[in-house]
Amino acid sequence: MEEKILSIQTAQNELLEKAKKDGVKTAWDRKVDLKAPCGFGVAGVCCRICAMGPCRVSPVPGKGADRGICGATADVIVARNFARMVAGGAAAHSDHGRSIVLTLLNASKDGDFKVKDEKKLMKVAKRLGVETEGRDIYDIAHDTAKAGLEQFSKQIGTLTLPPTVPEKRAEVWNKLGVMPRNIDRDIVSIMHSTHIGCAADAESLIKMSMRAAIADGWGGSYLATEFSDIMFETPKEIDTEANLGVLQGNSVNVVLHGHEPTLSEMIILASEDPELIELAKAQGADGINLVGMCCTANEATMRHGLKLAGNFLQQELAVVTGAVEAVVVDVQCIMPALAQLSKNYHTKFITTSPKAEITGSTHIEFDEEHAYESAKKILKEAIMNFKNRDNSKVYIPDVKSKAVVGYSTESIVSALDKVTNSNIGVAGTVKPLADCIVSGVLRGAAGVVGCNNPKTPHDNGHVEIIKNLIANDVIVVATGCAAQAAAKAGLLQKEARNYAGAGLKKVCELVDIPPVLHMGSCVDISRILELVGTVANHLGVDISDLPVVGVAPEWMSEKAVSIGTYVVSSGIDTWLGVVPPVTGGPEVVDILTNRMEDMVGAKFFIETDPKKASEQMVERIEEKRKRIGI
Ligand code: SF4
Ligand code: MSK
Repeated sequence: MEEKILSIQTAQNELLEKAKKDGVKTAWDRKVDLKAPCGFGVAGVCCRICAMGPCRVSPVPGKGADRGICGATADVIVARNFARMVAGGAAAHSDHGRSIVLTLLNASKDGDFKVKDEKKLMKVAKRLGVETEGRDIYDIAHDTAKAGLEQFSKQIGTLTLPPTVPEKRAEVWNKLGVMPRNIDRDIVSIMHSTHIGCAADAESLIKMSMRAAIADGWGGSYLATEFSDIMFETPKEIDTEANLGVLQGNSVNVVLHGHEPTLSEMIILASEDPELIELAKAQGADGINLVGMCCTANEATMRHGLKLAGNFLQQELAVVTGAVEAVVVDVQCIMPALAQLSKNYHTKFITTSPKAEITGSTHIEFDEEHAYESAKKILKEAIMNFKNRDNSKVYIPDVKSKAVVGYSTESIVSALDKVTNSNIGVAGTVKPLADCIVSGVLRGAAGVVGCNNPKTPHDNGHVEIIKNLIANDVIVVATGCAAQAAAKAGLLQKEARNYAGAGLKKVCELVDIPPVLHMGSCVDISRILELVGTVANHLGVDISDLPVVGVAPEWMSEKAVSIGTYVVSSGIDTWLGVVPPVTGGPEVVDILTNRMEDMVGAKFFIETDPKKASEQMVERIEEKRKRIGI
């Protein structure tokens, strides 16, 4: 293994040592086995779109072949590859969104899935033009679901934008020709236009990427969040704990991993079934201990305080503890390695979605029509596996941190009401937040999001950047694996205000919040968009006028590329801590890191050093403040 820090997490490093002793490999070992990555792939100049290729053109102008067999230049190849990454990411988020909308379409008063948040249903129904007056709640829910599905497929007109998109932003998109038509179409358009012999212009391909990404952020992901809130409730502030130390020595430990909350909600419900608790006890366990991994964890912790076992790079190490009876997964960010790895322990690796079957797993399809019974069946598998645990192989690191989570836009607004009532008298608005930013008590806000990547020390980028930002009075909102990194580092505790600058500390004390707000899963970046859009509308400005930045310090997924692209397209400068595969296309690099600013008022910054990235972010926030005269 390489002689460098693999993780800033002690739990992680202890378990990496155990993995070595147990003779099993993890992502870090496989990275070393793979040796240096292919230089063409790193630069994005390898094309395998047609069977005349694959063509690898030179990433250095003047050296080697400068065109593929069809004549595509390095920039065209890089731009097509980039666009296909955006399409992959937008498809994953939006198909998740579609599943949630379809679940509401089939929800009923007596069924397993119900409307739990009527207020949110009314809000979404109204924004999608559904009549609500005097109607049965489930009639409204079903019509709202149909209106949601329309956003994926309507053939005439454009995406119904949420009212949180400032008018000026919509004008920017219309002028640039990147206003989404519908979610599916703008993803399909990319697949069509990147086919051999179609689009061959870097700028046009990046604009298509922006359109599909906007359809993701303000469409598919936005709907995923809204419809999840309708069925499972809009999150409110709640306590939890984070890190692998949340596994318990004598309980049936079940790790819920993946993304869509439908499965995890039902399993959480089933875990309280007396029949299953008795069954667990009959096997000699104290009970059932559900914990979460990746974004399933984020969804469920926001609503139930589910304990966070860890983020992306901890999924294998949860199994290495030897204390996990089952890893239950649905879709996205699931390492296929879990199938082989779990066979080295007693862990059952249970796949549940037809969208993500994995060779070597135990597949128990989650049947939404009989969701509760399905969830019970899955949990029974885990419980009956408890007796197979080999205690000589068990090691649970004694490491966990307390955290406060559950900051939906609604719960942030309700926290802000604590100061609104005394100062202004108008509750239910973002005015106090906007006032703090305008007055300079808070210098700005930052969204810290995205994955883990073994190219960078695990969690280091997230934690260092967050600490630097809050020390500079920049309030941080976090989602996805970044939020879990913050939780494990103790940054989601209210006491973490002691790491903050004087202004942010004061605000945190007054409003009684931590300096870093966990806003949910990756699709819940829509909550961040909703919040910044609401602040921009409140101030009568565009999002690009606000001293707000975004950063994905350890990103790895195509979803992150789509996220970065819609965040920049929404007018928010975005830092990437891992270099994307675009460096072989000088024009593409110029568009992303320079020309996008003229198009949408924001651009990408690529900086692998977390310290430098946070300095640049603070500098940019101050520049923005000067520019708008605050
Ligand atoms: Fe090569 Fe062009 Fe085919 Fe790509 S599309 S593999 S560059 S011939
Ligand atoms: S889970 S996309 S590793 S943030 Fe949403 Fe984490 Fe990235 Fe998956």
